[in-house]
Amino acid sequence: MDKQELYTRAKEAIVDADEEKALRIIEEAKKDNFDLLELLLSGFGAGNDEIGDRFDVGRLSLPELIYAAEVMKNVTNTILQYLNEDEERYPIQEKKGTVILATVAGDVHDIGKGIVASTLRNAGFEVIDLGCEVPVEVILEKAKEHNADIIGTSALLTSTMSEQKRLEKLLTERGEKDSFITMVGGAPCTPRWAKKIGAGGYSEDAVDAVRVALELIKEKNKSKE
Ligand code: B1M
Repeated sequence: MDKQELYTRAKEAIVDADEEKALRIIEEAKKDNFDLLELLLSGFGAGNDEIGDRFDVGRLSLPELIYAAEVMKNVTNTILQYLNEDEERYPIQEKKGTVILATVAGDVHDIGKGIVASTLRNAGFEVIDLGCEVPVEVILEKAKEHNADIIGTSALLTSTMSEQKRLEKLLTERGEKDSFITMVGGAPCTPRWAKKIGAGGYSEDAVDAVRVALELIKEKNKSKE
C-alpha cells in the first residue's frame, strides 16, 4: 500500500470521526509493517489539525470536536499500546533518567502529552505522567517526591502557556531552579517562548522530545563531573 494514500485515509478517518475505519487502517499499517508512530503523528495527526482548523473557523461545533477528539484519543491509545509491545523496534533501554510530565492547570489537552510520555518511555526514561489540569505546585511537589531529573509541561492553549512561566517563577522563588531541568511543549509553544521564560528545553513533537531530553540529561551529567 502507498504510504501517502494510507496517511490520507488516516486523516479522513479523524475528520469523519470514523473510529472503525481508523482502527482498520492501523491493522493494515501494522500488517504491512509501516512505522505506526509516524502514521500517528503525520497521518492521524493531520486529521487532528484539520478538525482544529475547522473548529477555529466555525465549521465544526464543540460537540463534533469532542467526538472527533475521542476517536483520536482511542487511535492514539491503540497505537501506543502496539508500540509499547514492539520490543524489536523499541528494545528495552537502560534507564536514562526520570521525567515528571503534566499538562498544565486549566488545560485538558492530553493526547500529545500521552504520545510524548510513550516515546520517552521507549527511549529509556522513567515517566511519571500526572495527567492534565495539574497546578504547578503539585508538579513541583511530585518532582521532588520522585527525585525527577526533568519536569516536562505541555500547554495547548495560549491562555495556559503562562502556567509554564509560573513554574519557572516558582522554581526560582524556592531556590530550586538548579535542581530540575525543565522542558516545554505543545502547539503554541516555541523555542523563543522556552528561552523567554527560562525553560531548559523545547521540543516540537514526540520524536524531537526524546532528542531534547537526552541532550538535557547529557548536559546535566556533564555539569556534575
Ligand atoms: Co481544543 N483547542 N479546545 N480540544 N483542540 C485547540 C488547541 C485549538 C488550537 C483549536 C482551534 O481553535 N484551532 C484551540 C486553542 C486556541 C488557542 O488557545 N490558541 C482549542 C480550543 C479553543 C479549545 C477549547 C477552549 C474549546 C471550547 O471549549 N470552546 C477547549 C479548552 C478546554 C480546556 O483545555 N480547558 C478545547 C477542548 C478540546 C477537546 C476536549 C475537544 C479536545 C482535547 C481532547 C484531549 O486532549 N483529551 C481538543 C482538541 C483535540 C484540540 C485539537 C483539535 C487537537 C489537539 C491535539 O490533540 N493534537 C487542537 C487543534 C490543533 O492542535 N491542531 C485544539 C494532536 C497532538 C498529537 O498534538 O497536542 O500538539 P499536540 O502534541 C504534539 C506536540 O505539540 C508536542 O508533541 C506532541 C506529539 O507530537 N508536545 C510536546 C506536546 N506536549 C509536549 C510536551 C513536551 C514536548 C513536546 O515536553 C514536555
